[in-house]
Amino acid sequence: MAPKQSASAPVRKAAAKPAKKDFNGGTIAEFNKNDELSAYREMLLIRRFEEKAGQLYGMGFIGGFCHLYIGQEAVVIGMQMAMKEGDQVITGYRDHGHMLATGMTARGVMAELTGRRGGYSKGKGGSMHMFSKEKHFYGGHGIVGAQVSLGTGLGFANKYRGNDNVSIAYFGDGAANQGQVYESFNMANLWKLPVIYVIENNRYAMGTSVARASAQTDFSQRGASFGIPGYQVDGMDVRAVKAAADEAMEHCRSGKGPIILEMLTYRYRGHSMSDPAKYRSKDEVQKMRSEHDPIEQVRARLLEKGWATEDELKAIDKDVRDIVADSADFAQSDPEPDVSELYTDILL
Ligand SMILES: Cc1ncc(C[n+]2csc(CCOP(=O)(O)OP(=O)(O)O)c2C)c(N)n1
Ligand SMILES: [Mg+2]
Repeated sequence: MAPKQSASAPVRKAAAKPAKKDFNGGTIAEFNKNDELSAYREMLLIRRFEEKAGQLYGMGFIGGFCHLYIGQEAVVIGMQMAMKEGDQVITGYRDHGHMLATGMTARGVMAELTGRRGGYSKGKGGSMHMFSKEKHFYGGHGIVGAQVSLGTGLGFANKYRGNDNVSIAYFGDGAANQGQVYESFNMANLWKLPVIYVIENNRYAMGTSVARASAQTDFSQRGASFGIPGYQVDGMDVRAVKAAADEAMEHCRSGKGPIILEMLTYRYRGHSMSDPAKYRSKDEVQKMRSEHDPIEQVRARLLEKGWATEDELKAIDKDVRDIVADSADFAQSDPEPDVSELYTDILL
C-alpha cells in the first residue's frame, strides 16, 4: 500500500517508490546547459508574472477571482519541455502559468486579468477564462473538474482525426474527487484516447487538506479500476517532471491510451487572493520554499556546474522582469472594451 502523504513530509522523489521504478526508473531527465537555462528562465517568468499579478490585484487593477501558481512552476515547464507542436493543454482556474508555458504572451494574459481590450478574451473573461487556438490552449475553466471531460474530448478529437497529438488535462487534488473525472477515465481507456491526466497535488483544495477530503490519497492510483496506469512524480523537480512527461507522451503516442501523472507539488500563496490560509502553518510553507523550491534547485545546479555566473542569472532575471513590467504597463494603459462588446462572442 502506498504510504500516506503527510502535510509536513517533504515531497517524495519518484525514486523513493520502488514499485514504480519500471516507469521511468525513478530517474530524472538529463538536462544539458541549455535545458537548465531555459527551464530557469521559463519558471522565473511565471514566478515574476504571478508576483506582479498579486501586486496589481492589491492595487485594485484586477477584480474578481485570481489564483496564483507560485510554487508549482516546475509542473507546467517540465510538461511543456516534452510537448510537440499540436499537443493541447487544458486546465482549471489556476491557469496563468499554463498559458505562459505554452508561449502565450505576458501582455495578453496580464491585460485579460485587468479586463482590457488587448487581453486574450478581449477583457471579457478575466483570470479564469482565457484561450488561444494558436497555442493550442483550451482554457481556463472556473468549474472544478470541467476541464477533465473537455480534455478527454480533445483526446477523442485527436484519435478521430488520426493525428498524433496528445491532450494534456491538468487538474487539482480537489478536482480529482469530482464524478465527471471518472466518467472521463472510463471513456478514455475504453477508447484508448491519447490524454495525459496531470493531477497537480498541491496538498489542498481551497482550505481542505488532501487527508481530510480524500479516501484514497495516492492520486496516481485513481485510474486503477479503469486500467489506466498512473505514477507519482516529484513535481518540484523540473527534471523529474520532464522524464515522466517523456514517458507519458510515448505511452499516448504509441496508442496505449490515457495515463495519469500525479505531480507532488505545493502552492506558496493562498488558494485565491482572499485566503487567510489558516489551515496550514507558516513553517510548513517556509520549509517547502527553502528545501524544495523548483527555481532555486535549477539555480543551484547552474551555479554549481559553472553553467552560469551570478551575473548571468541576474541578467536573466532582469530580462524577465522587463517582460513582466511591460505587460503590467500595457495592462494598465490599454483601454477597457467598448460597451458594444457586451453583445459579441455570446451564444443566443
Ligand atoms: C463544481 C465546482 N465546485 C466547487 C467550486 C469551488 N471551488 C473552486 S476551487 C475549489 C478547490 C479545488 O481544489 P484543487 O482541485 O485541489 O485545485 P487547486 O485550487 O489546489 O489548484 C473549489 C471547491 C467550483 N469552482 N466548481
Ligand atoms: Mg489542490
